[in-house]
Amino acid sequence: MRRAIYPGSFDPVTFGHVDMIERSAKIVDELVVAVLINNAKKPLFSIKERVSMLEEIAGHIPNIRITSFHGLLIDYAREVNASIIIRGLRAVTDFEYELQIAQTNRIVNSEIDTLFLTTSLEYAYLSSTIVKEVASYGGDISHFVPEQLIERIYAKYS
Ligand code: COD
Repeated sequence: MRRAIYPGSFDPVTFGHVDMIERSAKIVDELVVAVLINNAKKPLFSIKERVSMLEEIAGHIPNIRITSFHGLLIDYAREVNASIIIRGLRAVTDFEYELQIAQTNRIVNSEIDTLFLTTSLEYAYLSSTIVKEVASYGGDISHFVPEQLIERIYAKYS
């Protein structure tokens, strides 16, 4: 069984994430979507809220599991028996950072490979940060996130 992990902050979930999840789920037997619990950062949405957003948006895909994790990604990947880490590449700036992390992870555990999917062109510009920036000014975020999440995001700024 080929199991992959797709980790992220998902704060909030965007169409870019949804696209990555749908495409990755077609490549592997099981996809573990894992939300990082990072106590050092102050996210807009709690872990519970982010997991529930993902359940709502992608929970219908039969071969995915949604979880959260503390600590190092490579350790969590081993804990869930994933042999692949999936990451998205939007631009050259993503590449430089991602390459360094992927190489570090391979030194720590050579059994786990990182698989990069290039962004779909229509979402190449999109990030959770952009969504938060636009929403904080009351701008239209309907092109960025699934409809069910729109009110929840605005509510954080009201
Ligand atoms: N198109 C395609 N892919 C996208 C898009 C888009 N528009 N938007 C986001 N993505 C991809 C990102 O490239 C990423 O691969 C993934 O979706 C998640 O993105 P984010 O922004 O929600 O989450 P990140 O990238 O901030 O998550 C970082 C992690 C939590 C994965 C990372 O910090 C981590 O693993 N931390 C644990 C500690 C650790 O192991 N650190 C590494 C030490 S070497």
